[in-house]
Amino acid sequence: MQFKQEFLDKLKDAKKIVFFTGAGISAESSIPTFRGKDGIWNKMKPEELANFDAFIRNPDLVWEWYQHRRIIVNTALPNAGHTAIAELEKYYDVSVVTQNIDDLHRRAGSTKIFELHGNIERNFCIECHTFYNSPELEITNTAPKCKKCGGLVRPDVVWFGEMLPQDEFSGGEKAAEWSDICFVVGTSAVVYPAAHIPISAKRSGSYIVEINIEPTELSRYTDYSLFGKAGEILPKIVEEVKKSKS
Ligand code: BV8
Ligand code: ZN
Repeated sequence: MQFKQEFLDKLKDAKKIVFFTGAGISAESSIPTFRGKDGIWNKMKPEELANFDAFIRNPDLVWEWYQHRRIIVNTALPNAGHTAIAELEKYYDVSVVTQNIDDLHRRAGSTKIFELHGNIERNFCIECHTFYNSPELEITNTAPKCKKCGGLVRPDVVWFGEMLPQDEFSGGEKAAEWSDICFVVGTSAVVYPAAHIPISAKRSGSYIVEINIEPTELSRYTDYSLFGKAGEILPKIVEEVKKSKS
């Protein structure tokens, strides 16, 4: 794969790099995306499941859906895309700003991660806010009850209509604004306010590089679009960095 010289020069001079990632970076770890051909939203609507009212209306149905996804996540492994991002920490100050709840960036070895939409491995009681990691819960297909107060326990993910965790969002946005290069990897960039982050990076002068198998809502903002699989392109970028830094 040939990269354009402007990008190679940016890679050479960069100090701070941000990876803004979505479900597409986990597709090669066999975790279904939301909007792809096998996407989650083809089978059910987000409004029906990924929101608080749906959970209150039918906690067991929503819990079962997340339990189904938790099993997929637990059997999944980080792929070459996740590991390439972790490896770049040897050469740059790298921040990962992810919309994913699958914990794969951490499991791949990335150390600075902003989880904008939570993490499927964490849960909390909606009454007393006691947190439970999944292994602490007796996992069945019905929504568990809090050991302290008997309240309903929900996944610690951000549902539609819910605020994003303030520290994660502002930390991720600041990292993107201060970045020399902001990679946008595997996201359709349709969900806000997360999708705003690469736009504010662009406004702050960051060089925006999109890695996706097809153009997206964000493509018109990017300085460079690399079309292909994240798990194939990211390792090639690591190779270029190793060459230029040796
Ligand atoms: C909020 C966690 C307000 C849960 C998720 C109208 C206009 C604008 C906004 C809105 C609107 N109506 C409502 C809103 C707000 C809403 C929103 O943006 N809706 C959209 C759908 C229009 N946003 C919210 O509700 C947010 N909260 O606004 O609160 C508020 C304000 C004040 C006070 C109170 C409240 C909260 C949104 C968070 C929702 N939670 N996830 C869970 O996972 O179950 S969203 C979920 O979808 C993901 O987290 C992600 O953020 C989002 C998008 O998914 P992607 O990651 O991009 O995945 P997708 O499948 O779409 O795309 C995959 C891409 O990868 C594709 O481009 C594909 O080509 C590419 N790809 C595939 N394979 C590969 C690849 N690329 C590279 N390599 C490959 N191998
Ligand atoms: Zn409780």
